[in-house]
Amino acid sequence: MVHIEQSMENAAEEAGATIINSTFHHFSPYGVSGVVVIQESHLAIHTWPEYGYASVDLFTCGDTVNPWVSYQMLKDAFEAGHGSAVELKRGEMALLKRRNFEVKAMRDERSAEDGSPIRTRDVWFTERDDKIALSLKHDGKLYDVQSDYQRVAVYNTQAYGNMLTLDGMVMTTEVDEYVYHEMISHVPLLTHPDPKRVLIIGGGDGGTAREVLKHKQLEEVVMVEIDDKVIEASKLHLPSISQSLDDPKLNLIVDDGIKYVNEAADGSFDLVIVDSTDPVGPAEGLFSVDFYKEVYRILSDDGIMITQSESPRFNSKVFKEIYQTYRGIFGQDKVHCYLAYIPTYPTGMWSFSYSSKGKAHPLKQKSKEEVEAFAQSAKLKYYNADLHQAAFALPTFVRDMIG
Ligand code: SPD
Repeated sequence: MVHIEQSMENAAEEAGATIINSTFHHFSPYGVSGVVVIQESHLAIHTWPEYGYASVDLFTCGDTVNPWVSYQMLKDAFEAGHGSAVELKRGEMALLKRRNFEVKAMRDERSAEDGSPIRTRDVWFTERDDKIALSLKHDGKLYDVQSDYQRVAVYNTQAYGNMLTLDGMVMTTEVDEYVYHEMISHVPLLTHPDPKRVLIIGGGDGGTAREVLKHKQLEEVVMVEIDDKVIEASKLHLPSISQSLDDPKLNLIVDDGIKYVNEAADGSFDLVIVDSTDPVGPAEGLFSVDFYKEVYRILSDDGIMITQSESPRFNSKVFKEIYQTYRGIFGQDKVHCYLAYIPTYPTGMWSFSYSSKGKAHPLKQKSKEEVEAFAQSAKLKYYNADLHQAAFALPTFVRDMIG
């Protein structure tokens, strides 16, 4: 069903429509009915899988949407062997007469309070699997490009500021990004005995680089992002996150991170941060055993590898596999999990892995005074000395999942 819903939404967007919402019902044992409400009317589908048949209605108003684009996309998406279509014009222009209504000013709660413009849009971005969905209301897309690797989009959300999505998955938002970027950077940098050289794989929005560069003792910071469109979108629409991408101390390389790691010399980095997307599309290789073995090789003796390791609740299978894989490479007692609370990621509970090659240990951070002084001078909003320790205290069900 997710494929059908996703295809209907893609077909609407590609045709130039603005999606308001969608609802789909799955019949037992098979069959789907669903509607995508668009600003310009609606798209509806009903399927008879037992006949390999689907009927689709594409209704539009005005001339901004081209329903034939949707028709072709859906034919492709459903791999239809045969398709037939009828176009009907609705209404008769000659009969239309404009009426003058008396429009009473409607004010919503927010505009009543601060005098801001009336908001009447009810348009939602939704990230979902087949059982769970997370929705954010938005005022429209600021960026939407199909890059060589993925669909890169920036939405102007009403609660979380501008939000970067890749292939329909939330990557970061202006309002809660600091949780992820502070936790992926400062936990390793404040526990490594003497970090000098850092490699960031992915992280094209720049948030991780911004936090890493707050550690002034670093001599080399390299970031390898495969998709220049992620960098472009972030520079244009997420300035507070991407602000350090032009920092002269950052060696920003647009290339395949896997290739970069394969070609890097043994022991060349003290810290490797894998700031990847989820394990689908271009990031799939960043979740493979071969890649982590190479990361292990390029770490110095006391090197640390940090990765975002998905949500224990939303991506349970991948989550378990990640820890099994890392332990096979770094050793049973060298891999640790820590958690942070990120409201715009599915389930809100997000995990990071900390794998140490040598003597670095996640709970042996610098003195509390030093950590607090750093957190204050760097104006951190989530990370502090106590939070660092607490993040490694795992709920029992998470501990059980990774043994
Ligand atoms: N589902 C969210 C996975 C997080 C991916 N990385 C976010 C990039 C932020 N720099």
